[in-house]
Amino acid sequence: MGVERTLSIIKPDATRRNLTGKINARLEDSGLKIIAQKRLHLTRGQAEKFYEVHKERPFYNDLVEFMISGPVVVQVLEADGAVALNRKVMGETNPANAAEGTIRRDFAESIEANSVHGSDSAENAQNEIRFFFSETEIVG
Ligand code: IDP
Ligand code: MG
Repeated sequence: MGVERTLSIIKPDATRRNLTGKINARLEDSGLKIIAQKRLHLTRGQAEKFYEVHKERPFYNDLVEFMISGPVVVQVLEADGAVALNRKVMGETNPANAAEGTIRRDFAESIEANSVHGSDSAENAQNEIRFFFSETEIVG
């Protein structure tokens, strides 16, 4: 598999409940290394562009509203197989289906307010990392 990087976002429902540290501990305990991190309040334009692949989905407008409803923490995570490992630690999109011990099972409020984002492929990870970070901000 090899060392890989993925983009993570701690979403507004989690920052609102002061869960950044608890979520970071889950990531670090699983072997993911946080090699870049910043707290941002996304603009509508940024949120629309980031979730452009979901533009035709019925939840798109609500999702954009949610993602700009408070601060987020965007992160680059590194590990062997980081994309799949992070998805495993996150759990299923819908917390009702997420396995025990996953971030979404333990922290998510709903299928929308599900506490974390994680890239779903190595290729998307590269694009999503580039969307938020310059190379000099990533310290592996
Ligand atoms: P993922 O975050 O697990 O990769 P995606 O299908 O890529 O899930 O959806 C992106 C985000 O859109 C989800 O994390 C969640 O916040 C929201 N979302 C997905 N499906 C629904 C839905 O059916 N209703 C409301 N929001 C949804
Ligand atoms: Mg996704």
